[in-house]
Amino acid sequence: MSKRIALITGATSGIGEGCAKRFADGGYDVIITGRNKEKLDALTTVLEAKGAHVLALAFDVRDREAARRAIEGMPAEWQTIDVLVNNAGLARGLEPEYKGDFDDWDQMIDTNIKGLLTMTRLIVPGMVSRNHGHIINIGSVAGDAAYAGGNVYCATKSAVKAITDGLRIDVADTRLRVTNIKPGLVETNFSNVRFHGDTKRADSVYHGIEPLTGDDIADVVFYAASAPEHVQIAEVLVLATHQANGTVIHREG
Ligand code: NDP
Ligand code: 8X3
Repeated sequence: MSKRIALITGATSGIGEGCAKRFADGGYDVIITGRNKEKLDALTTVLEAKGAHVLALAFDVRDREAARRAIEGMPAEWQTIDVLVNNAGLARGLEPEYKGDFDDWDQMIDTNIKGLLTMTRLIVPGMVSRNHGHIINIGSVAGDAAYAGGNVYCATKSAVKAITDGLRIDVADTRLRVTNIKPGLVETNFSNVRFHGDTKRADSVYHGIEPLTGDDIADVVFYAASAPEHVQIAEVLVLATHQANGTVIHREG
């Protein structure tokens, strides 16, 4: 094994799955993580058919000790990660803040902020010691400004921006690069999760507009990773063509 290695969190669906496939197509070996072992196994088969070596690690990013065991327990040849894509994340609910659900808040904060920090803390020291590596965090247009009912989810993605900017400052004396990719409307399992399985409500999010796909975002992630080493793509906002920002969306029909 001597190819470059990308580790993608939340690789079992949507943007993360798209990234796993894009990096495998681009000649990387890939470490895929998520909570669902069966989905990881199915994706492993797909990625191996593309010629990639694959290491699948099933753990919850909210479980710091499980994450530590998984990362520190990787075989030596997998430890030299070139690209970390911190993608695992979710929204839960779209209620006014004063009616929000405490468990939904905890899940978003623990996954989108603390899980991302855990993975960063576990993997970036190795990158610093090798003076090589790229951290790509999946933020959101939701981190630019709050929208109705977005309150805590928007806050987690604002936090991703601050955490990404902070890391970029902290590694400015190294050759590491740090990127925040901020997608707009991407049709994945995201809205099904947000609305707790209410597929009708989830589908309405994408009504009358051609949304982005996970593969569209994966292309942008891979582009950032593929830029020459002296080029650091700090932040990218990626919107569907009829979406102007987090709230202005032109819908037809
Ligand atoms: P999906 O629901 O399709 O995918 C989310 C992924 O995150 C799944 O692989 C899921 O795996 C994983 N995940 C969730 N919670 C955990 C956890 N606690 N531990 C490990 N893995 C976890 O949604 P998307 O692909 O759309 O979302 C990916 C990222 O993109 C998220 O950070 C989201 O906030 C962000 N984003 C999405 C946008 C959109 O419109 N879809 C727009 C902007 C940003 P599993 O549940 O199997 O463990
Ligand atoms: C996901 C995009 O606008 O649904 O982060 O919050 S949005």
